[in-house]
Amino acid sequence: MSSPEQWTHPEPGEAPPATAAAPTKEQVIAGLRATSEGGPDLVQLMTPEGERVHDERFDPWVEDVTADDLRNLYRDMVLVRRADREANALQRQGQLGIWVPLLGQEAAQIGVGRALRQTDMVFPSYREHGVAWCKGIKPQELLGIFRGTDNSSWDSQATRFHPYTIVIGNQVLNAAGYAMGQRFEGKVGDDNGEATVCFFGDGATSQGDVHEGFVWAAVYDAPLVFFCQNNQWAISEPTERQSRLPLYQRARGYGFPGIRVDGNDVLATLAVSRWALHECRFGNGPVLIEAFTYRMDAHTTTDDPTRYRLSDELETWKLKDPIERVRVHLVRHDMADQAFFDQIQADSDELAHELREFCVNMPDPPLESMFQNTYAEPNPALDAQRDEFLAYSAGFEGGER
Ligand SMILES: Cc1ncc(C[n+]2csc(CCOP(=O)(O)OP(=O)(O)O)c2C)c(N)n1
Ligand SMILES: [Mg+2]
Repeated sequence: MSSPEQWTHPEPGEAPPATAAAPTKEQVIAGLRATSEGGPDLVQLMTPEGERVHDERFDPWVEDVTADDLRNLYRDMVLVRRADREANALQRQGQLGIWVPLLGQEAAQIGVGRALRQTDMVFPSYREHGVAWCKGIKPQELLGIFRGTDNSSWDSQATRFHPYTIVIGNQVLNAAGYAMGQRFEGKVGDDNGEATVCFFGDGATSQGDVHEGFVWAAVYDAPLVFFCQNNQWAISEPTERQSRLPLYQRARGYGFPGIRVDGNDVLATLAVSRWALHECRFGNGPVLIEAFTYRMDAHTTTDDPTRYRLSDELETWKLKDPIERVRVHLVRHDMADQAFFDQIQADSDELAHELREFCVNMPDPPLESMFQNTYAEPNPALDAQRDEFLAYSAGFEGGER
């Protein structure tokens, strides 16, 4: 990645000072290319070819991972992908208003999801279906938001998984405040400490909310893992329109560690997340993790990425598929037989079937429910509006409309 230190700074007088530190077009392209390969600082423990590679710093964090654990990580990723694909199809068939695919981001999410403890709190954006899975939230429970029948059906206190946030970057402020609370209440300091993980995308890092969250978390030593899934695009905006530096390096400016991990390597994301959570539990937070990845599907079902992404980019990333590399590793090292893969196939089919059945049979919420949960106390003006609306709706043939 080209960095500002490497950019040409013209002699005084050669160019107006305001543009002196701007990279040339070639430097931006060189930086972009290096970025799309992850760069030299990328933590990786398993290559796209399924070979285990070693990293002195992070090997110890996964030395207890058994063949059984690896099979379970693989199973998680396959099931989560299957649920994602089924939900995507349900949207195409008119059963959901919109779906937000995660295709390709399974390793990033399952790695951190399986590093979490029950007591750890999560603030997701809108795509953390894999983390929800690890928190024990069924894929069915995610559907209401995308069908427009609820605002999130899970109990965010019991699951310790906050409702999805659509407003880009907003959850970073919520998470910073929450993690500061964990610190104030003395819930950090040893291995039993609590931590919070906050998810956001590469594009979100341009939001003021994220900057403010970084500042507050840093100066209060909040036990917060900032988990940025850098899929290199914010809808149609590529990362080089968001940053001149690899995103993990931004952490230094705020005074906490930042690390870039291969987001398509579940073992590496598990290791780095365990380390980051450990730092936070002991009171050494916050930490920024940049999981370098690629989403092999559209931003949402309302988006057409062929209008702005080159297809060779997608083809390159298909070769780095997070699931395939674990499959190859399991097979090559005799850690899984055909019966194992058949069983996972059967489990995925069943999960997809259950998801579909649940979705097509979801009842519409009663009309008055849209007036509930707006105010904690009764509100006469809103009640009047509700009564008027219900009376109006009752006037249609067949009652409610
Ligand atoms: C405050 C705000 N501005 C704009 C949007 C519209 N919007 C939705 S997603 C998105 C791009 C987000 O990109 P990124 O943070 O990289 O997340 P990704 O979906 O790629 O994971 C934008 C601009 C929004 N939801 N909220
Ligand atoms: Mg993005």
